Amino acid sequence: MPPIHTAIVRPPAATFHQGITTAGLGTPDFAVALAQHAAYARALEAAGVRVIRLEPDPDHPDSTFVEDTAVITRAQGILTRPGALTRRGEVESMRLHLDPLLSGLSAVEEPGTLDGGDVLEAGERAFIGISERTNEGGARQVASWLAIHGIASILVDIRDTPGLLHLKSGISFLGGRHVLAVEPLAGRARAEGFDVVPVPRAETYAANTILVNGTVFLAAGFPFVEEAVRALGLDVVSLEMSEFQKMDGGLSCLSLRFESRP
Ligand code: CIR
Repeated sequence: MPPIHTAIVRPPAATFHQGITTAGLGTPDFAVALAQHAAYARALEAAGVRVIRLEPDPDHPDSTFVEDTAVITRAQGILTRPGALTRRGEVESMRLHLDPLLSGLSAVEEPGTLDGGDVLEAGERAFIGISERTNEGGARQVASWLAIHGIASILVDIRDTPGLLHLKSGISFLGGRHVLAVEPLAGRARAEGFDVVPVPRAETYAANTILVNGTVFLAAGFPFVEEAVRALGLDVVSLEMSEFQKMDGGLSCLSLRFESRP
């Protein structure tokens, strides 16, 4: 997997607790969320990534989940059209930041909707989830865009899979032929030739990881998944994510990552 050179993050705003959530885990503690976010950004830097920190955006409580606003591959990007109306306004601001950094920037067009959390690149392939947020039109637009860059897409309907907001809530890429996946997605990944590290139901939240320059970033507190990832010989950084979990967000959502130097 090519190295990750740069990542964009946006710390949560004071309105963070007003975002969309189904978790039922209570109200996030803002100070703790800020500290967890800062630790996440520092961990990216420790893994050799240049981190661009955007200003918090109080008008958009979910704007810390920057991954949902764009898909970036090989110095090109496509802005999304988020499925949740309250999140559409996050995209314009991201356009202003991405335009100077990328050699090409497309956009998902109406009536397509897509959240970046539904797009998982795994080597030369991508899995695209059709979810509560991403419709088939949006998924097909991004599949066509990825095809231009030599990446073949596999569309996966997750609407009947309980507990998954986005595809990447249930599956992540560990490099080579390895993915980490909850059971309902494991069969699909195996059918595509991937070796699956299974995630037990009780540790579903830990299925969302990111691979950063050889190190797997994992949510802290999920010992089965951590041990299984370490058993592959991969380095692990475990990060406290409790306040983002309360708002249905995972590790991948907190950054937009660029493989090459923008
Ligand atoms: C939302 O419901 O849109 C946010 N509260 C959480 C978004 C998480 N994003 C992601 O998994 N890619």
